[in-house]
Parts: sequence; structure tokens; C-alpha cells
Amino acid sequence: MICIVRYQSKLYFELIMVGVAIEFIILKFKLKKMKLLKYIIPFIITFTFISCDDDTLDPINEVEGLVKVQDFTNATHTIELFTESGLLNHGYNDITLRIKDIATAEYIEHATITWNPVMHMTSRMHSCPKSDIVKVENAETTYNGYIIFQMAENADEGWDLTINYTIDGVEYSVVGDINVPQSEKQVVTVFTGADDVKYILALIEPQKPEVAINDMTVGLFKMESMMNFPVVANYKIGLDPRMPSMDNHSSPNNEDLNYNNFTDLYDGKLSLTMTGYWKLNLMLYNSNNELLKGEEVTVDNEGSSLFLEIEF
Ligand SMILES: [Cu+2]
Repeated sequence: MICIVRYQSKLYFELIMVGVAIEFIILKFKLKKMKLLKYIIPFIITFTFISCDDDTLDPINEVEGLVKVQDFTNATHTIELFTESGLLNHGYNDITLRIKDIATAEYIEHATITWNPVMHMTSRMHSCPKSDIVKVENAETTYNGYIIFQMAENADEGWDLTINYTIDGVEYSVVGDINVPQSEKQVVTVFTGADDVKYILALIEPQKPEVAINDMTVGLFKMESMMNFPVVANYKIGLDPRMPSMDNHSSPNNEDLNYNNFTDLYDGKLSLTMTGYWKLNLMLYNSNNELLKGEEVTVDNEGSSLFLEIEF
């Protein structure tokens, strides 16, 4: 686009110059020398194009503000993984990726991509909740999704990530080990509900909590099998944030978390009146308003068995 704009302004300039040249030539040589123009005009136009070619079009940086986590390389492509921190974490991870063709060094603009994170434990293997991967809005080369690691790695057990993708009907795959260190705070929790279903609940927002009423988002998933973790829709999550170090005080204007049909996540409001450690006590209700997990915070009960943590 920049090239075209430059080209156009340059072209207008050249056209004026051509006009001036024509007038000059007509004046100077009269009509009998007009045939000279057929040599001059192609020369000027060629010069215009050549000077445009000198301005290499800068590619837009579609990973600005992100840090590369790592590359996954197979014989044909390098898949670049990015997050805001340059790390993968225990809990929720917002991940951006792009695919580079090794032969042409160009980024692929029309791939369909799926992924499968797998934890290799000493006794078994399992996956974790993850979103579909979609093209980033208005982007040419970047794709985005999330993964929620409900377990961190340890010395003997860790995660790998398989990325399957299709370009022009051809299927490709790449796999690599990834690092998922333990989080200091409880940002994800695995529990069994009163319905005997195993659930995973993860903190998604706020990632940067403030002394304010924060938008809060969590993801709720069912452990259907070791490899399948579908979204749980239309439940409700009660929220009661407390500061255990300060008489377990709460905060005003919190809002319980409700299912968002558009994002398939749960949104509420989290009021944080000061910095420090907050325990976000939760109560999970199913769509029939039956309590599945968690207890009311009272004078005698200082916390719920279902909770997430924030410290800032
Ligand atoms: Cu595990």
C-alpha cells in the first residue's frame, strides 16, 4: 500500500515533468521533433517503476507485544509459539502461533491448525482443556487459542505439544517438549463435584489485577476422559473474595460469574479494595441451581473448598 501511494505521488510528479518536457520540446523543436517523445516517455515510466521497486514493503509485525516461547520444526515448516511473557504457565495460557515455510521463508496465511497437549506421567498420559485455533482477526499470518495446563511438570513428568496443520490439502504434524512450571498461586483447580463429575476451573482474567472492580473470567471444563475436556455451559459460579490476613474482610460490588455464550467462558466482577493476597472463594451451581462444590464463607467457616488465588 505504501508502495502504491509512493508510486502514485511519484507518478503525478513524473507526469508533470513529462508535461513540462513536452511543452519544452514543442517550443524548442516544434512538431518535427515530436518522435523524440516516444523515447523519452518509456524512459521516464521505467524510471518510476524502478524507483518504486527500491522501496521494499515492510511486513506488518503481527506478533508485536508478544515474546516467542519456542520453535517447533519439522522438515518443511517452523511453527513459532508466542505468549505475552514468552513462557507457558501452569493454568491458563493465551497462545499465538504462526507457520513459516522453511523453503521460502514466508509465513503461511491459510492453514487450518489443531493442537494436542499431552502430559506424560509415570503411570499414565492425559491432555488438558484447550480451545480451537483460529486466525487472529485482521491478521495475515497469526493464529490464536488457549491451553489450560491443570498440572505442572516435575522432575519425572512433563508435557509435550503436538501441532497438526493442513495447508492446501496437505497434512503436516510436529511435536515438541514444552515447559510448564508450577504456579505460585492456585490459578487452576481440579475437583470432583457432588454429581461425581471431575471438573477443571481456571482463572483467565484478571491477569493484571488492580485496586478496582476488575473484569473477572474463568473457564470451566468437564474431564470427560483423559483426553477430552469439553466446556461446561450454563452453570453459575458464586464469588466471595476475602483477605485472610486482614480479618478475612471482603469487598463490595462483586458479581457472580455467569456463562458467556459467545466466549464459552464465565464472566463476573471482582472487587479488590487493596493490594495483597486475596482468596477468591467460589461456589459452583449447575443449571438446576444445585450446589456441586464450595461452601459459604461465614464467621465459623473462613474459606470455601473451591477457590482461586490472586496476589498483587
Ligand atoms: Cu498430569
